[in-house]
Amino acid sequence: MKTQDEKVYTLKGRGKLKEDKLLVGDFVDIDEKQLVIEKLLPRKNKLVRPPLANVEQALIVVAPMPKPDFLLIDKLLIKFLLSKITPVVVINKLDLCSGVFVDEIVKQYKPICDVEMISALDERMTQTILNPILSGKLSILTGQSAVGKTSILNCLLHGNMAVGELSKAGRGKNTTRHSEIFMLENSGLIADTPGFNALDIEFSPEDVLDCYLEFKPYAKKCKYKNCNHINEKLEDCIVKQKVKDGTLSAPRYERYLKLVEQAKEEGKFE
Ligand SMILES: Nc1nc2c(ncn2[C@@H]2O[C@H](COP(=O)(O)OP(=O)(O)O)[C@@H](O)[C@H]2O)c(=O)[nH]1
Ligand SMILES: [Mg+2]
Ligand SMILES: [Zn+2]
Repeated sequence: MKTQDEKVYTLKGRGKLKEDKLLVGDFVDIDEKQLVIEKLLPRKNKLVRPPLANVEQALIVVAPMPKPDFLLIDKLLIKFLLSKITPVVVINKLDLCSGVFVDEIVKQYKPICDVEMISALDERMTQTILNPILSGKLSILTGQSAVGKTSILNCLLHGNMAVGELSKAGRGKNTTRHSEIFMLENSGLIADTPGFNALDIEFSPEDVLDCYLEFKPYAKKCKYKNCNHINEKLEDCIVKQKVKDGTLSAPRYERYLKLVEQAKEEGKFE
């Protein structure tokens, strides 16, 4: 482990605190003399796949090919926002992007989070744009298969130190999953994820509403304080009016309705 003043230690857990309970990203109190970990500090969040604690940022990579699965992107946004992980949408394969494609992604996601554009074919561009964003933070790269996550990672690691397999987590008897974490020159840490399954993501209808951040400035002006922006009359709901006049993205709103329905169908939250 590494301390804030950049000292590196190899430590054992004290007493009941076994090392296998610790995750990459954990903050701990240590006893420098005895070289033991005294205490695991509270986690801001914990991901299972990859096994990481205190992830600060998630780069959600999208590309024109393969076509974006927008419902998956919206579910990932919900998952990250609920976990207090800052999402960033990264449009990759800029060399293949039409203006229409870029505009569509920007229109849908810029009101919620930062949107960046790169081509992993252009290493310098990728480094110039992503390095400052990744600096000093623990981030994960996520998104559909074949959008270019590994290619982006390769650009970032070029000329950087690859720390490699920092964490191993045994799951059951037969399988060992490991996550690879890489350290960048700017002390950023980045992990490539094997991808989230939409089925792994659980949320309630309230979570969906909470995570549709772009609704918030308008929701305040809806007639009813607890407006869901679903069955309320158009004249009473400013969110619906803003979808109608094109200020808010209509496809995002359509998926809002779908996600709330899905959350209700889960049955756990009603
Ligand atoms: N044209 C183009 N192809 C890219 C770009 N980035 C990645 N690719 C290609 O997309 C395919 C999938 O990339 P990969 O990094 O394996 O995607 P991953 O599954 O998300 O890790 C590979 O054939 C890459 O060469 C890009 O910016 N432009
Ligand atoms: Mg890959
Ligand atoms: Zn409303």
